[in-house]
Amino acid sequence: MSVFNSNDEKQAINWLESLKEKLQARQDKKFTFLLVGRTGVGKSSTVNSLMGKTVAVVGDYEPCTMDIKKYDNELNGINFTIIDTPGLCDDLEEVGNDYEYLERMRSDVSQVDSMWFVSRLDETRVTNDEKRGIKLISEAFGAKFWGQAVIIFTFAGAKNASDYPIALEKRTELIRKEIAKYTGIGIANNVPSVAVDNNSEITPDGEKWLGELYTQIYARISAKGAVPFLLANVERIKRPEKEREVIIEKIYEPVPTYAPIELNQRQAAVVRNKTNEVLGLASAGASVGAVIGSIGGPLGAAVGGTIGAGIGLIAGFFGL
Ligand SMILES: Nc1nc2c(ncn2[C@@H]2O[C@H](COP(=O)(O)OP(=O)(O)O)[C@@H](O)[C@H]2O)c(=O)[nH]1
Ligand SMILES: [Mg+2]
Repeated sequence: MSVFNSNDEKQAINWLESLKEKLQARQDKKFTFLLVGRTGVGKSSTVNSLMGKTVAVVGDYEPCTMDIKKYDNELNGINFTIIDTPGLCDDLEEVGNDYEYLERMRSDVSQVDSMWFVSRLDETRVTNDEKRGIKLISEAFGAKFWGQAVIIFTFAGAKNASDYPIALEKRTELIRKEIAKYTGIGIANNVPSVAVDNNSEITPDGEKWLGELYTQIYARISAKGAVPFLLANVERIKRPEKEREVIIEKIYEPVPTYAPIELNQRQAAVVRNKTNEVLGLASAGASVGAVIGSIGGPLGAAVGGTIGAGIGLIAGFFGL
C-alpha cells in the first residue's frame, strides 16, 4: 500500500515517464569543450579531474605553432570532444597567421558547448599572451560566446589560506577587465570563476572544489550540451543528504580518478534548476516532488544504464 496520495503518485509517474523520454531523445547527442590558456597551466589535468579519468594527456608537449587540436572521447556511453588550442596563449616567436587561425576557430563555433579560460591562481597579472588569446577568442566567436565560459584558476594550493580569497577576487577582476574590452562589462562580469588544484581535493579554504567546478560548468554549458554532460558523469554525482553531518577532513592527496562529484545544497539547487530549464520539465509541486524523489530511484534502477541512472539522479534532486 502506498503512503502517498494516489493522485500525487499518478502525477509523479507521468513526470518520470516524460523525463525518461526526454533523456532518451538526447542520449546520442554529444558535447564539446574548448580549452584556452597557456601551456602548462593545467588544462588537461583539470579536464581529467572533472571527467574522473584520463581523457587528456598531461604535460605532453611544447607548442611551436598556434594550432587547434580535437580529441574525441567517450564516457558512460556519451561521446564528447575536447578542443585544445596550443599556442593560442603562448609566447611564440613565430605566431601563426591570425586570420587563418580565426577562420578555423569560426568553423568550430557551432560545436562548442563550454569554453574554459584557464590560468594559474598564483600568477599576478594577465600576460600579453593571455590578452591575445582573449582577443582572438572574442573575435572568432563573438561576445555572446563568453556566456558559455568559465574562468578556471589552477594551482590554488600555491596560495596560503589567508591570501587565497583575495587572490581569487583580484585575478577574476583582472581577467574580466580584459574580457570586457570585447564584450562590455555586463557580459564580462557574469563570467564565473572557480579555483581548483589538480593535486589536492581541497582549495586553501578547506573546501572540496570538484563539486563547484562541475556546477559552474554545468550552469554555463549550452542547452544542447547540458544533458549529455550530465549523463556522462551521472554515476559520480552525489547529491547532498538532507541532514548530513559536516565533517571537515583535510586530505592533501591527488584527486583520485574515480572521485565522486559531491554537491552541497546550493550547488544541487543550481544543477536542479539548469536540468529543469534544459529539459523543459513541468514544474512539480512540493507534494509531488517528494513522490518523484521516492519513486524515481526504483524506476531508474528498473530502466537501468545511463538513462536509468539519470532518472534516479534527477528525481532525487526534485525530492530534496
Ligand atoms: N600543483 C599543481 N600542479 C598542477 C595543477 N594542474 C596541473 N598541474 C601540473 O602542471 C603540469 C602541466 O599540466 P597540464 O594539465 O599538462 O597543463 P596544460 O598544458 O595546460 O594542459 C603537469 O605536471 C601537472 O601535473 C594544479 O592545479 N596544481
Ligand atoms: Mg594540455
